[in-house]
Amino acid sequence: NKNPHFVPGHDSIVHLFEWKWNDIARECEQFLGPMGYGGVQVSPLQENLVINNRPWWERYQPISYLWTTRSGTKEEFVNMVARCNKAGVRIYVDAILNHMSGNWNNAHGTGNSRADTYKFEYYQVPYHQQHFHKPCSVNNYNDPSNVRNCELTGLHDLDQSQEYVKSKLLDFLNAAVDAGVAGFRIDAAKHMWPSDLNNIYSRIKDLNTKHGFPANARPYIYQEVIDYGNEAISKREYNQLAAVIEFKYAAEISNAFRGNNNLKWLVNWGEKWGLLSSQDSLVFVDNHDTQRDNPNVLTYKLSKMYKMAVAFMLAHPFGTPRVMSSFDFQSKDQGPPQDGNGNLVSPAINPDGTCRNGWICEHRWRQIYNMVRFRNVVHGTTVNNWWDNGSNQIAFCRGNSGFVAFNGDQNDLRTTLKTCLPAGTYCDVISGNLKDGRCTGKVVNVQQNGNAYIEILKGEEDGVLAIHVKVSF
Ligand code: LAG
Ligand code: CA
Repeated sequence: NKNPHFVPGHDSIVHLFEWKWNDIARECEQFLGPMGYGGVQVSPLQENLVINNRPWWERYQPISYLWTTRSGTKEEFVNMVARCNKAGVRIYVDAILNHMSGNWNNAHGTGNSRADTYKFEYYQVPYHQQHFHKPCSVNNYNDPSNVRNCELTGLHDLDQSQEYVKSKLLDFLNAAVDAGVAGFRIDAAKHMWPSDLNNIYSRIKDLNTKHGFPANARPYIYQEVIDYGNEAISKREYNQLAAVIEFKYAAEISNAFRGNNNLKWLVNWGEKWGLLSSQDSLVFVDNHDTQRDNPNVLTYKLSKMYKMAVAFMLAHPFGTPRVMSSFDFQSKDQGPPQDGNGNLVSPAINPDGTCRNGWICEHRWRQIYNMVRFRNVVHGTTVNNWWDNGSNQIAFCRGNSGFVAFNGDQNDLRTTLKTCLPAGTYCDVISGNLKDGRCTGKVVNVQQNGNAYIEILKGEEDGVLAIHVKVSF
């Protein structure tokens, strides 16, 4: 349950938030596979309620387990999974097992299913009132029963202790495994009992060998358990079962790269900071919730600091990293780019590979995709030869395969550092690319003793420099 089953030479998951299946399939073939991305977290697969003005969050209000959403049809989903697997890119489904929708008049879904939400009747599944917890509000995070047996923001709360409910959830999950997915993000896992989840996980099929998975491979499961250390429910009740999304990781990284904690302290980044073990942790900088809700979180809107934080995440071996890929938003509820009929609009690609018409595509930023490649190149090495200036200038090697430096101070970094790399000329993958034997960014000359003069000026576009053995020229 804790192995993401990346194809060799691939690493990291990208959350293509609200993308259409056909667009993801193309992205796997044209960009993600070639760039060495390991997988895609896709938006929820299950049919959701149609909500006025089409906010993004309608997808977190399921009405059935049909595979019809604004991202596409069942056929399109099945086709996408096959094409992405063929391109060496795994698919992880955002699975909503905790609840169905809230109360809405005339509830109908993206696949035309109907519900009488006030009567807890979901005709397509079917679920009836008896399959839900008696309504009460989640309002006391000191009380595990309240958190797990009441409604999260009015969303009708399924009772996963019932065999009937389990069987419906398992049918849904197993059909996705049949289609070739590699695993699941478990939405609102904190709001379900670990024992029920354990039972469900243990009954999911092994991954589909026709899609290149080894025999007996278990789905990679990463559970959304928001634990900043101040509530009754702990992430440590869940990491026994499967991986957990490490919200403390994200909080500390944003805090440090915003300048609220010296970067030098990251020297012992990992479990010493109260994080789960590396293999238990799905790590990230921002997600689709925190980028809207939490003003302390770094996002694409603060791009210089954000790129430094993401570069650190990808350069450091801790955890399974997830890169956020957003659409631009001015307000919390704003939905993804869509036309007047509510159809999602595909991202368009500029000549330089970036996206337009409302899509941010952080995963296509040079500073980010080149660090995914860096992570692949240095795979299997450790952090060594840590250096810092006593405050916010830091650097480290990844074995003898890669070197990275950060300047989070308000003054220039100009110094000679040990890069641990073989002598040679290297192209910094943050400021440029190595193309046709020419470097479009900074050039770093590594001497016989592994030292090199490193410069990151305070006014530069980026506060990072990274080189690895595949960009010597
Ligand atoms: C999640 N993780 O546990 C998702 O990451 C998060 O995006 C989901 O909330 C939440 N759990 C439920 O799956 C999102 C929005 C909520 C929205 C909810 C359901 O952040 O704001 O609630 O999806 O659509 C909305 C309204 C509420 C209303 C509720 C019920 O904002 O005011 O009470 O719907 O109709
Ligand atoms: Ca619940």
